[in-house]
Amino acid sequence: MIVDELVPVGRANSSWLDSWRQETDMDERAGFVSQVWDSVENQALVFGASDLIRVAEGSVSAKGINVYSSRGLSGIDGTVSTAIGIAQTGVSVRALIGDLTFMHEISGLNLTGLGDLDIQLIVGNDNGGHIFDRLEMREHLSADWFEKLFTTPQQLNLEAIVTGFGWQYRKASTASELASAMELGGKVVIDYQL
Ligand SMILES: Cc1ncc(C[n+]2csc(CCOP(=O)(O)OP(=O)(O)O)c2C)c(N)n1
Repeated sequence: MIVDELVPVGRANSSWLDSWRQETDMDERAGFVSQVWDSVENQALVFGASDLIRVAEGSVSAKGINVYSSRGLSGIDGTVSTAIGIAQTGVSVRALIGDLTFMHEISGLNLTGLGDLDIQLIVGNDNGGHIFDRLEMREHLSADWFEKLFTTPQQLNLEAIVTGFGWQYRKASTASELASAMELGGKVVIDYQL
């Protein structure tokens, strides 16, 4: 059949676009979490209590490693110190935590008097609390108010803060950058851009 002209009728429904975008976002987060999960062999793994542990629940397979996470009243508080406490027992630690969880306890980076530790704090940096996107409130507030009240993105110079506390700092935004940052020994913060 040959046509000379196509005439659109009615309005196109673009809701598929939002669902596709969410899926792409989810794939990226699942890929990031899976890469960290798969990399762990002899280390202990600490999960912060927020979105990434939920992504892990839905995307990684069981394996025989030691995994720690605080739930209930502990919230996001004390996650950095929990990871450091585990590292003080002499095991090597990888912690996967959100950016707000990390910043909430930034003074926990002070390791004065604690000696050498082998610890990587891997920050899934999505510029605020991504977990709140799951709230019903997301549909009812304007983007501005939602950001002000829930997402609360921060403007801190993480590199300056982290190096000021004597840790190594690496920014990563790809799987290969993350892989090479995870090769580093000692005290490392990996700022992974989600
Ligand atoms: C001590 C404490 N204060 C506040 C909260 C509420 N809270 C739960 S998750 C969260 C934000 C977490 O954001 P982030 O660490 O960036 O992780 P994301 O959800 O983006 O992965 C907050 C503030 C909490 N759980 N504990």
